[in-house]
Amino acid sequence: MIHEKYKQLLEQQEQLITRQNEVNTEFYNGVYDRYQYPVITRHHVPIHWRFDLNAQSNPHFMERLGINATLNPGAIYFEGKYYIVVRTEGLDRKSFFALAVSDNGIDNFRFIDTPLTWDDADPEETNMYDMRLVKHEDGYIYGIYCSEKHDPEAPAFDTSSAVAQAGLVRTKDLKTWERMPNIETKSPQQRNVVLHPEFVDGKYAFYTRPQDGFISTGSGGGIAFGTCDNIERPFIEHEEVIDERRYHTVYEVKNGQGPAPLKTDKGWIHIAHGVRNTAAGLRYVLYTFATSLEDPTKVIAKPGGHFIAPYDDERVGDVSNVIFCNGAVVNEKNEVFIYYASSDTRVHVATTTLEKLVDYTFNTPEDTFRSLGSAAQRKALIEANEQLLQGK
Ligand code: M1P
Repeated sequence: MIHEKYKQLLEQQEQLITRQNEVNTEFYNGVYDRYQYPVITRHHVPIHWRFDLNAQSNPHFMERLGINATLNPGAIYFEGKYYIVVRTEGLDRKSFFALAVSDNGIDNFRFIDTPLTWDDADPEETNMYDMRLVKHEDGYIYGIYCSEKHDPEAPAFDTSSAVAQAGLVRTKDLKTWERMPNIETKSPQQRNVVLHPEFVDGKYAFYTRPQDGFISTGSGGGIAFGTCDNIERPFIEHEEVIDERRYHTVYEVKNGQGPAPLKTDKGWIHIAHGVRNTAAGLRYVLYTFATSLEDPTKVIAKPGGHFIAPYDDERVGDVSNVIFCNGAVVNEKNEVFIYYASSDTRVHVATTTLEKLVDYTFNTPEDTFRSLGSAAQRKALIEANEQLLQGK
């Protein structure tokens, strides 16, 4: 017999899922819209994924497998719908991937099927997270995710150091997934590995983030570019850093490619995350840059400062002061949906257009890397505006 409490929780959840999301009119920057509500929270996870519904085996209707957070989704626009593959973290700290779908990309996201599983290619793999979903021109949809295990070289007392590598899966229908070998590079650790959607000189191309340590990038770091011949035995021989970290910027401590870059007439638009240190810990924000269509290793535009940073309630969560993005999609109207998580806790959407992203990325002043340079930039803006206001 189904426990009577189930119906009540289901009704409450249905109200949450079907709630209309509106643009947050208190926020304006002309670049993108923010929305009133997150698009996915842990409360969206189906009741029957968390509770044993049976009144006999669960008389107190206890949540048997709770969810701690829903964050960092990969995203794809597929057959006219908006799919996100959500990093869904249980109370046991393990993340798994779960698909949620919406007709309009801004509300009514609903988890479907069951959590994604595939053949176990690496019995040492402990945690999986942050999948980038990419429709490649070879016809497959690839998912690259962070595959993490305990560092086998850590001393016995150190039970927290981990090694991160890039796990690889592929599908054609978002239902059946094929686990492929991990992507190998010469770097001891990898996170934020992303597949470029097109072949480059006939090869599969990737954005990587070589690093020495687990949290710290050590002597590595920066967003790198590399290619491989065979996606079924993926080995990236050479990684060339194309977007470095740099002192006194929003990507001073580390950075990483977000979703696969978006193709425009002017170049590939990248949404990346940058990290800096503060007295309150690391602060993660998003920034953009553009690379050349002819040579994807060449950065051709890069605005100064952040593109999206934690805003109001977004500042607080499991890991506060974090905005992270690994999913963005473009629909047939060239509208862009950027799915980002705040403070490693819940998922939001920001909407814009390709045209606006190009304008922002190519026409926002670059970082001058010095305060006097920034002051001069602002002074020039003020003086030009004053002339305009005085009708000169
Ligand atoms: O906690 C913030 C983010 O930290 C990591 O990102 P990075 O590898 O760039 O430091 C990831 O664990 C990410 O999932 C998380 O949101």
